[in-house]
Amino acid sequence: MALLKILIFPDQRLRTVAKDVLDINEEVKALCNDLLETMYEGNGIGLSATQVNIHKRILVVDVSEEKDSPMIFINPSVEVLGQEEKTYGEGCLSVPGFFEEVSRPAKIKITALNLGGEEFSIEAEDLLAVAVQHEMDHLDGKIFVDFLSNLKRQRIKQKLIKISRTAV
Ligand code: QAP
Ligand code: CO
Repeated sequence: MALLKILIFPDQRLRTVAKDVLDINEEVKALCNDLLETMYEGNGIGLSATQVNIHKRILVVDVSEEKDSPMIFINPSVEVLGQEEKTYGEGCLSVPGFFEEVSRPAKIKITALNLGGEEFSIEAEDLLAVAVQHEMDHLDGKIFVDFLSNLKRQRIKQKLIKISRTAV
């Protein structure tokens, strides 16, 4: 197992569109474990391969209270169920220190492959629905700050650039 380095907004590599996983081999399995380890280490509830600069369609989440329910989604797709939207204060390990309200479909059906290469589907609402949609966006090069006003996004960007300069 290994901790992976997380790309920080506005790193342009976060804009890469990830490619489907064609073979769930040992490398992919190790990556899934590393993503989970990196997510837990950062006190996150979700992480995508994009955020660690690996552009494969893989995301992990754990929305449980006890942080004992890791979920892995390979080549995920989402179907929106119903018209309802919900607003949630979102954060992101790639946008450290910032939390902003984002509105998204409340109920979804997720279809993906598990580590055994088998397709499964689950219906999700509440935090799981938010987390999966947020992580799916990463696989398409999108970040939650894209949903904010230009002014808010610009402010976050300038602050993170300043922090990264100071940190070196
Ligand atoms: C995405 O986000 C998400 O700024 C996962 O200082 C967001 O795990 C899923 C984090 C909202 C569901 C709802 C962010 C930790 C973690 C920070 C995260 C920070 C420490 C964010
Ligand atoms: Co994120």
